[in-house]
Amino acid sequence: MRCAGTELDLSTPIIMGVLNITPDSFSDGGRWFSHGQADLDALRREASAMVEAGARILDIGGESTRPGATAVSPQQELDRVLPVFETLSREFDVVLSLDSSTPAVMRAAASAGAGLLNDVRAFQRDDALAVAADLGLPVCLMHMQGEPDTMQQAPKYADVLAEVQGFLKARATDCVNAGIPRSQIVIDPGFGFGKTLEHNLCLLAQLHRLTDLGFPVLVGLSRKSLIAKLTGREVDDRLPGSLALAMLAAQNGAGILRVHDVAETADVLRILQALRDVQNS
Ligand code: 7PJ
Repeated sequence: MRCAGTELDLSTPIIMGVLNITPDSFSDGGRWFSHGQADLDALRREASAMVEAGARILDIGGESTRPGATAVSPQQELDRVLPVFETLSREFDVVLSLDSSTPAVMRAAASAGAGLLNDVRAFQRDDALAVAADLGLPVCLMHMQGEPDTMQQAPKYADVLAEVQGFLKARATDCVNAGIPRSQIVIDPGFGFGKTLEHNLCLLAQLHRLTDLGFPVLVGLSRKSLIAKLTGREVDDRLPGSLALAMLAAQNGAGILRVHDVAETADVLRILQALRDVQNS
């Protein structure tokens, strides 16, 4: 995958560290953004720690998509994320990913150094697909049922795996038709986005059915509420659950793990790699 100037090797699973530049994200909301602006010094330190710990990608977003989150305007999103792209792209040798559904923000972030476009709405907003194709950056297509404010009210599927797989396959085809090369497409089942615990577990258990589509699969499971449903833990106590899910996802074929705890997840991948090396020798 070619991310602006950087070639990403996806032959073994890699880590994407999460940096939410929002006052209200569920786990790091307000940590990097308060009093109306991004705390660039704190972000620099966190980015440095994540890169040091092995993150190949940092995912930067200015819109909280937690269930019930309030909408932000394109200008608000720009104000939140642009200074972060400008600062981090100057200082770090890592792919910067933009977590956004807004075409104007995609354009601005690309000019400020973004190397990957990650859209929880899979580029379904007006112009999003055309802008992504024009920018020439790889795209991550995520499945979501509904919109963040209502998606967790009553998620319903006849066959969750078939629907998610069908949606991602159709969106990938739309991307190719818009001029995005197949090698620049990543897919993501969107854990927690309009899904019950059972839906999430079904997708995780059968993740190979998504890797079978032939695109790298990104998963975001870190600290999510499915862990609370399984363990009863509050958000700050979900690291063990997150690591267990990271291991399962990587074993089941995930190529990119989107996580808050980079160093700990890197240990998980070291253990998995050691096992694979033995199996292949
Ligand atoms: C995801 C995401 C995810 C992708 C968020 C959180 C909630 N993008 N953005 N996949 N989740 N591609 O920080 O956990 O699962 S926001």
